Amino acid sequence: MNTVRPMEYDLLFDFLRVVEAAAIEAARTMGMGKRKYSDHVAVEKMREVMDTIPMDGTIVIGEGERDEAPMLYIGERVGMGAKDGNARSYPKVDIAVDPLEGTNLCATGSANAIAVLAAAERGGLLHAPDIYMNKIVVGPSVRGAVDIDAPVKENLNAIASRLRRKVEDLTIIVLDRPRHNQLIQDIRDAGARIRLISDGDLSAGISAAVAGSGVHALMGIGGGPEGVITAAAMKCLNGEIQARFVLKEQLEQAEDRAKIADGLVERMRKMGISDPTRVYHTNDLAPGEKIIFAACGVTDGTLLRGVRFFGTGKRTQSLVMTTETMHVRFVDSVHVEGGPDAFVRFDRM
Ligand code: VTB
Repeated sequence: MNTVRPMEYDLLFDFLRVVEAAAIEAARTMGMGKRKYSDHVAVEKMREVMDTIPMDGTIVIGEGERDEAPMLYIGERVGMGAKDGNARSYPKVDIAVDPLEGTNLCATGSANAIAVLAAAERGGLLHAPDIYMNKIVVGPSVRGAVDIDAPVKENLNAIASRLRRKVEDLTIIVLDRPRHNQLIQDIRDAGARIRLISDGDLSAGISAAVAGSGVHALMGIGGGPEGVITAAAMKCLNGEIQARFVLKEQLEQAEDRAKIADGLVERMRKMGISDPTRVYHTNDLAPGEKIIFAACGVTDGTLLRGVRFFGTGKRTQSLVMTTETMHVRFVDSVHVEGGPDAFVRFDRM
């Protein structure tokens, strides 16, 4: 028996601390209506706690390029290795972060905002540019049954058959955007139910891979970086994501992301993506063998409760998992602060 403690085990708890801290910080700003500010505090906190981790970390998916993001930019070195100049004595880790997925959700106090990251050994996560990505995400029982290029109806039939139910009994999550008008129509025509969401296709994709969440698939176009982090989660949950970058949508519809359109193909090539039209499967997006995924609820959501503040502390709920041990942990943490008189209340999850 191998008694060596896997690297992931050592870092798991540290990454839990990172997402918890970012989520708490963001949750304080819930409902302020300041999307950018909510994101900013989550980023700052995530960065701060990251540097207390004994690792030689590199951000591979983050807040943008170095010149546009002061912190957690792509290529930034994080962890104790970056601080004490002794990088060689720490494990090398690539990290994809989304300190606040669903900035609007947090700003308006809506469901499903999370603080999330994925980590892997060097090279274990695709360096995806921040452009649109078409995705289909399903859970373990449906793995291998869908094809991103197949007609929507065919995929829905395949999902229904694997889940031993009628298409009418399926719920599909779709981002509520005009670009999805046709997709929504196709799902309706096939007879499945739809949950339209305003934001947050990463947490939605994870729900689709967890039985009992009431969601059976995620379909449609969201962010590429979110797709990579979703893939990391799928590896830990035995789910599946298929995806393809969407250059056309990018050029036609994007506002925030439009500025990236210039020289896009060239930029993708530099990131190692030579064929922008190819289909990426779970393992292409997250090829790592040692993957850690950690997410903490900011606002109440389908899978995770949001941060609760009370007189003597805070309570968070997180999901942490690794590929090496296949433990999927829902962690309910009470952050006690009130001194000797503080008490912890039993809370059935
Ligand atoms: C997508 C989706 C994210 O923002 O990036 C979306 O993947 C932005 O899409 O989960 P639009 O450009 O259409 O607004 C999220 O919903 C939240 O970050």
